Amino acid sequence: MAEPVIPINGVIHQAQQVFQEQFGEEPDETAFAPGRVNLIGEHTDYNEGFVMPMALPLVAVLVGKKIEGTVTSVYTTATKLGDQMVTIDMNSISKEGPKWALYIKGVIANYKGEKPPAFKAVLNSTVPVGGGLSSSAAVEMATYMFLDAITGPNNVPDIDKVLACQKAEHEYPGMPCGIMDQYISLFARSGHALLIDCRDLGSTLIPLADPSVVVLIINSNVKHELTGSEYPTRRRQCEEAAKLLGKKSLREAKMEDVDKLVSMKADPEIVKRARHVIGEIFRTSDGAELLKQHKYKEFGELMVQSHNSLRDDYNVSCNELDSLVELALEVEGVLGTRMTGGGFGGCTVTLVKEEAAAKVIDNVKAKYKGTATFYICKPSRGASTGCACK
Ligand code: GAF
Repeated sequence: MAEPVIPINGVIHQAQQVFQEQFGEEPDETAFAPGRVNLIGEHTDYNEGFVMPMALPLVAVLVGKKIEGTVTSVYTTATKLGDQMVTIDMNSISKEGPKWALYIKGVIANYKGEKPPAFKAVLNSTVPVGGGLSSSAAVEMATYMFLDAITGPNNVPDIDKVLACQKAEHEYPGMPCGIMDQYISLFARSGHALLIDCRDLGSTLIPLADPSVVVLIINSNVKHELTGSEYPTRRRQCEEAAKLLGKKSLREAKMEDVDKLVSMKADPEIVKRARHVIGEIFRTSDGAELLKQHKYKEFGELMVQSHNSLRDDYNVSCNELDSLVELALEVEGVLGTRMTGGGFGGCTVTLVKEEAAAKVIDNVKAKYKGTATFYICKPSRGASTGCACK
């Protein structure tokens, strides 16, 4: 059985109740922002390439109200360690404190509108923490929307809000992420994946409307503590490959450039990283064309190629993710499957005929050496203030 997905208004309602319990009054404002699953285009965003995520109906929610003074209080029910409260001095936003609070602090520090007032709020989230479904970008974007709500109207373009949240993640938790997660969290449309061009920051909606095909997310429920150190290393290796080729980024490269790197006697690891990124950028733009034509089987083949490349050339998969991919591929009706997100644990994403989804779940339950959790998700909407009624 897949996990039940609590409707967004239900998550908001829970947060409002907690606010009432904690602060003894009703919150005035609400904001929410989704996590995402990336269908294809992994580790390409910081190479100015293409990515193709969709937003999930799993969201981070912030409810609260502005207050007098300079000290903000945020209570969260969204940690693995139990509920926590932090206070934030709005005149001097420190980089100390629990990680979930750093996402909020980073956004306050990088907010683009007029200086936000102090506030009290409750953070709730249904995006699994550490699952590679972008729980952090969801918190950042929900925070940004909440600050918009308490600060009042402004003319800041949406793309600047996305960039502010990315900067927050670079500066506060210190993760040098690309733009994908924050972008999809704001710009997502229900029923669609989004092909994002991370060079010019434009995007194209890709309808995912075939009711006979579903997106199944399988959480390995493992997270190897490598992402923090390996992610910046991968970024540096890609920059090095681009530099050797005399290009601004690997987006400018072609498959022949991999041979050039070989003939230059570049470090074999650099060659492998470049081969993944260059191939993945082409797979993603090709994949978008296939999805537009409803060619799910052909798209699924690209997903499997993407996984193999992430496993063998980019070296960001792990035994658990490989096993989930293999177990999914054993089931007839599976069109494609791959690891999704940064890697070293987290989730796989599988495109599967609706009638075969339960068989994949059963196969994984029977053979996976661990405890997996399952989500069947439709592409959902982007971040907003207020309730999720519209
Ligand atoms: C993480 C990062 F935050 C994204 O920017 C992206 O690079 C992804 O890993 C890999 O595709 O989610």
